Amino acid sequence: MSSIELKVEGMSCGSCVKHIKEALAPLAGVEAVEVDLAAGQVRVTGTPSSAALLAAFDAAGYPAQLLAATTPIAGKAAGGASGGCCCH
Ligand SMILES: [Cu+2]
Repeated sequence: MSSIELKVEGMSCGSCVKHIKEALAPLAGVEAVEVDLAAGQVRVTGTPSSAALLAAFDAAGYPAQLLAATTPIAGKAAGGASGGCCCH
């Protein structure tokens, strides 16, 4: 079994975690979803296509990028997250 790790933007509370799990769980090949809220990372266990994963994150409103495939740009400013969570 393999897993895919992604860096996810916009997660700021437990509801975000729930939204993401609900968005990913129905995808073909997804067996388990682990969310590290503090690190802003998600690990998906199973054999989903990375394109389907990214599309699901996008649809849920949390832009994501693959950690295995690309190294995130560390210098990116983390501004704009001052006022709590914007999820519903
Ligand atoms: Cu939230």
